[in-house]
This record gives sequence, C-alpha cells and structure tokens, in this order.
Amino acid sequence: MSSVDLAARIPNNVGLADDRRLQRALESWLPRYLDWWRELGPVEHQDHDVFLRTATDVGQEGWAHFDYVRMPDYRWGIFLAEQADDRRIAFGDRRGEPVWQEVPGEHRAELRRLLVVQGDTEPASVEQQRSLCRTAPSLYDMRNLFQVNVEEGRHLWAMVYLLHRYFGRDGRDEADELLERHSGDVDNPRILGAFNEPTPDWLSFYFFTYFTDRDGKFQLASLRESAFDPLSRTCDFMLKEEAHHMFVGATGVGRVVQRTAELMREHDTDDVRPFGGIDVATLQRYLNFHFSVSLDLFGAETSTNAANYFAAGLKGRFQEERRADDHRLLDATRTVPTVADEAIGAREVPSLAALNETLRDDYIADCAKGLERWNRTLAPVGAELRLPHVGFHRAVGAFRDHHVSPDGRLLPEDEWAAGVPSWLPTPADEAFVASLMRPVTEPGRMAGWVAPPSVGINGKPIAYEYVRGA
Ligand code: BYC
Repeated sequence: MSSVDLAARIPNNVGLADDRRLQRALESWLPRYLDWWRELGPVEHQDHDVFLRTATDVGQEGWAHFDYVRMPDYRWGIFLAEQADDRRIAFGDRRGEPVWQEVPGEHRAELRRLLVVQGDTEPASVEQQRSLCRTAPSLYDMRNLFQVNVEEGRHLWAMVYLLHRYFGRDGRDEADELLERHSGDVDNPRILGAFNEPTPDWLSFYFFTYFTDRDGKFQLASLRESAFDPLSRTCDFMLKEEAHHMFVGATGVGRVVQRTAELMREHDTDDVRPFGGIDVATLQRYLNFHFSVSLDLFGAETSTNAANYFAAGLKGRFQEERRADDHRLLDATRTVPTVADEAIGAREVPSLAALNETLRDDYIADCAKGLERWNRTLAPVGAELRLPHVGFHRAVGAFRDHHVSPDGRLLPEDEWAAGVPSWLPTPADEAFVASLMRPVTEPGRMAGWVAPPSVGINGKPIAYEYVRGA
C-alpha cells in the first residue's frame, strides 16, 4: 500500500498524510495487525457485513457513523480530542506549568511503560472474546460484541500511534510486542492478570464488560489528566467509545437479571435453572469472580510507581480538577486496608503512596451503581446481588496471601476451601451456563436466558439484521 493510500485508509486527525516517518512505521505495522486480527480476532463472521459504528471525527456534531462493514475492512482510525488552549498540568510537582507536547527525556521509560500496559489490555480482550460469536444470544448482541472488539482494536491503534510517533525505535519494538503477547499464552502472556482469564460464555462477557471495562474507564480517565498532552487527548477520545462497552455490560447483566426475575415470578421459585434461566446464586458467583479480578487491576494499595507517576504529572486521579485539595498531596494521608495479627485492619499512609487505592475506591463506588439498578429489578422477587468485600479472592496487594469471605471475614484455609463452591463459579455452574449458550441468529429473536434490550442500535429496531448472513 502506498503512503497516500495508507493515509486515506486510516481516518485520522493527526496529520498522517504529511508525516512520512509515521506512515512508514504504520506501513509495516498495519499488515501485522491485520494478520493478528484474522488469526486471533473473532473466529467467525469475518466476511459478513456488520452494522458498526466507525469513529470519523472528534467534533461536537457527530464523531462516528454507522453502516455495514466487514470487520477486516473496518477503518481503524487515529483520533485525539481537540487540543485545549493553554492547558496546564493539573497535579503533582509541576502543577501549573504548561503541558508537554513531546515526551520529556526523564519520563520516557515510565510513559512508555504506561502506554504498553494500557495497549496490552486492548488486543487481549479481543483474544479473550474471540469464540463468543459462535453462541451469541441474538444478532443484536453479536453486533455489540463485534463493536466492542473493533473498538478495542482501535484503542490498540491509539497506543501504537503514541509509541510510533513519540518513542522511536523502542516504540516500534513495543508496538510489535503488543501483537506477540497473547491472552493465556503460558510462555508469553498478557501483562495484567484479568486479561489472561478466558471469557468462555456470554454471562462472563457481560460481567467482564461491566467490571473490567470499567477499570478501563478509570485508568483512561486518570491518564486523561496526564501532562503528556497527546496521551491526555487520546484517552479523552477513547472514553467516548468506552461508554458503549460499559453499556453493553450494564444492560447485558440487567437483561439477564430481568429474565431471571420473570422466571422466578412465573414459576414461584428461586431455582430457575429447569426453566432455562440463570439463578441469582450463580449470578452472584460470576459477579464475585469478575469484581475481584478487576480489583486486582488497580495494583497494590501502596505503590511507589503510582506516587512517582503522580508527582511527575504522568497519571492523575479520577476527575483530578474537581477535587478540593492542593493536587500535590505532599502532606496528605489516608488509610489503606491491612491484614495483621490475623485480622483485617487499616493503617495510615501518605496519600501519594495510596493512589491506586484511591482510584480503586472511586471504581467500587461506580460499580455499586449498576448493582442498585439490578437490585431494583430483583427486589420484587425478594432477591439481591452484592459486591463482595474488597479482600475477597484477591491476587494483588494486602489480601493476596489471605482468605477473605465475601462478607469480609478472614478465614483459615479449610473454611475458605469449604466456602469456595458457594462463592465462585463451580465447574457445574460453568457447565450449566455453557449449556445455555446456543446461538440465536434470527433477527429479533433472543435466547431464553436473557430479556430483549429496550431499544435497538442507532434508531434501528431490535429486529434489525445487525449481522447479515450470520
Ligand atoms: N497483574 O506498584 P504496583 C482496559 C504489577 S483496563 C499483573 O501496585 P502499579 C480495558 C505492576 O505492573 C485498564 N501484574 O503496580 C478493559 C508492577 O510491576 P513492575 C488498563 C500486576 O504500577 C477491558 C508490580 O506488579 N490500563 O483498558 O502501581 C477491555 C507492582 O505493583 C498487576 C492500565 O492499567 C496485575 N493485576 O499499578 C479492554 C493503566 N497489578 O512495574 C481494555 C496503566 C500490578 O514492578 N497501568 N502488577 O514490573 C497502570 O497505571 C499501572 O501499571 C497499574 C499497576 C495500575 C496496572
């Protein structure tokens, strides 16, 4: 592909047509990306027309258009939110100074690391979800899955753009490696734990998009605060797309909950499995799993990395500028959980060291909102879902080597082992959920375990043929 064709193939607002060096870098990366997409993207329907949203602009009046497209022909673009006039660093040691348009030498390694960790999650999730299209509960859902997948692909592009444009040879190497690590690969896994877990069924997919994509929202919102302006602007735009991914999770779980409540009412029982529904106890176990592995994504309660990122202006807090403090945190303290003397307690630490915990707190508060909505559906049938204790089933941080029940009791090994089948999905749960995963491809029809959505996509009816020929 010639450079001119390349710039036309990749919608962008970064002046790609005039940047020969970047064109050359992307010219060699694009075919690798497409190979990766063909090999590790969705296992089926690659040659079918899918009704997809494509980002085309960053303007106020419409930033995307909807049309049928074959996924390998999707125009993965590069978009940064518009540059603000005179934007200043909002936090850390250099608060008040102008933001950076280039990478300062002293922060190169840390910024590269942040881009790589962020970039790594995006293709990882596509890999995790690649088989789900075989068992979609409706064409509407299949299309949403593909929408999430192509946009995660675009988010990879966003990080790869920054690596190629600002990090020279190292950046190019990192961009290549983003296509070489694979989710669950024993020799070359993805960087963060949750992205090596399989997403084998649609219940897992809905919980993943609710809980794990929401980590994405909070991490991207923190990186949007960055003094490195191109990163900030990139994340700002990614967050627009991310909102839909969380919508898929929130409404997906909500529709399952609704169906479960209907069956409970209809048959006057909690045990809706014989009627093809997913019982609340099973939903709670899936929720417990996805919430706890997503909590791990925020890192340890205290982190020198996080303190350094903040002091340097690389990564802020969620909604940094709305916070009523000095945005430097040099004297501030807060408490973080600890496990000492066989009890869960708290210790006071510098707030700067505890930024991962602060972001995790904000995230937990956001997660709780969806549960309130689901519980409004469950209340009439006398059921409820709960977020487990923050220490439950954790592999990172203070709780790592301890066993904590969902209601927050520190447990000896044997009590933990006895409780696990009631707290986390069992092989029998997984087999039951798998047994429900039968594809439904007739427009407008839904699998029996999930209620229909309340509206279709972009003004189209629910019965629209969102994937043609599936
Ligand atoms: N698994 O100092 P600590 C998304 C490592 S999701 C494995 O506490 P730090 C999306 C850590 O790297 C958002 N390793 O860590 C969602 C560190 O290693 P090094 C992704 C872990 O640096 C759905 C060491 O342990 N974006 O977008 O404060 C679909 C010490 O830990 C884990 C980001 O995460 C783990 N869970 O915090 C698609 C933003 N946790 O450096 C997409 C960028 C920690 O000593 N990343 N470690 O070798 C960051 O800001 C930070 O790297 C982290 C970790 C918050 C992840």
